[in-house]
Amino acid sequence: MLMEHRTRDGLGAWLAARRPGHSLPAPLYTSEDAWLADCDAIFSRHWVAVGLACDVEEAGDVIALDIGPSSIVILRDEEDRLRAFHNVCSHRGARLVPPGRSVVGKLVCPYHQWTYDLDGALALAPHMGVDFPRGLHHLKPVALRDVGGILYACLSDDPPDDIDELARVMEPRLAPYDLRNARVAHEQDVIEAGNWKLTMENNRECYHCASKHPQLSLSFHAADFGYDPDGLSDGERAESDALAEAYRRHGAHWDAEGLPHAAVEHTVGWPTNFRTQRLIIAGLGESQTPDTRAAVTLPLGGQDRPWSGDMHLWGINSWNHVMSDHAVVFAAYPLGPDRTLVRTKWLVHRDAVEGEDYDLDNLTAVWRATNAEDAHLVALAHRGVASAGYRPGPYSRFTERALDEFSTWYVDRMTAHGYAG
Ligand code: 3BY
Ligand code: FES
Ligand code: FE
Repeated sequence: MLMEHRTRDGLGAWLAARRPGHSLPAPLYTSEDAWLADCDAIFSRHWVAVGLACDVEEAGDVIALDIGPSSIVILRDEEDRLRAFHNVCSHRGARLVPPGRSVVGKLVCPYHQWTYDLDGALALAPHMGVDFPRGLHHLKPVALRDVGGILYACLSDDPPDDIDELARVMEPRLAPYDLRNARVAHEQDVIEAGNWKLTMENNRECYHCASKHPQLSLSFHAADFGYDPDGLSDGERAESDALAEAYRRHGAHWDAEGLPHAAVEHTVGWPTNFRTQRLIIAGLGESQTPDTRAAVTLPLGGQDRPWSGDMHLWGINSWNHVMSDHAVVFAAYPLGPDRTLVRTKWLVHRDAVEGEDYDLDNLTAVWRATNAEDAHLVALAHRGVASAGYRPGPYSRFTERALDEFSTWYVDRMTAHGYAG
């Protein structure tokens, strides 16, 4: 491993070395320094997806989530308010809550039993004296936003305010699906053997879909992501024109039904990187299932619009497919330079009953297969970038524009946070 990228200055040199239109210099994917810098600059100073409002349905429902070296607690308090705190005891800093789900009356530190109410107030601090100012030792809050039922948190005390733009765009798009009142029918954790940026890059292109995702390809048009038709072969152009025409037809229908569908992109230049578009579902057009039909008989939000497509949303560490019958939400968390947790949740109407209204295998089949395929690809990519022979390679301007934008956004954000030296 080269020494120069083991320092902050080294990181600056690698950020400066990134060539537009190309993947990143290797150490930005592989070094411990870059991983720590990403956890600080990206995962602690931007809004990242952390879960769902319906993950914490009732007062006392708690989720603890590690984000790099940090950890947060998300809960619903006695007043039905969603709250998030740093998962750090105000006494001597012990982790309060173990990762995962729990149900509590109060938060009790396992170390010396300091006890916090669900609003973060320190209720009990044994042996600290009767005059101990408990009011000064509140849990440290974490900024939390519920955007149409999807939760975003920012660990910084000064979160970027363009989350308002995400909320403005997404609230009306997500409202009909009533995700706040949905239910997690299934949850899956996959640990990918690669850097989180390779996970996100892999997700932002469908260049690999036709050959690597036979199941997803039945319901997913590979050309959906900012495909640039200039320079295509005749066959590719015919395909691209046909899809554009299908989008015009569907768009007119969705307009008539009052369903927003246009692509909205805030990438380079925006701290809160996101893209949304209502996508056409291929095949019979209803859902990302093996037969492309709805998997759940009780639709999300109770609305019966199986033709409403896939409300797709990307964020910094997340991607979501919201369909009439179910939603699949994904979030990636950096566990180490070469390890990334991908957490997938399948959401259904809260009253939908497994075995009656849906079959769990059918509901989850496409993305279980796709996640496994993607995990394999991310591991291959990481092994490649960690090898001596790696040189940053050119992104396709037809199918990988979003990756170029992601890498540009990344370098830009690291620079904004002082890592460019
Ligand atoms: O789910 C997504 O958004 C991306 C796009 C195509 C393949 N995929 C994993
Ligand atoms: Fe939590 Fe001491 S560290 S009570
Ligand atoms: Fe994929």
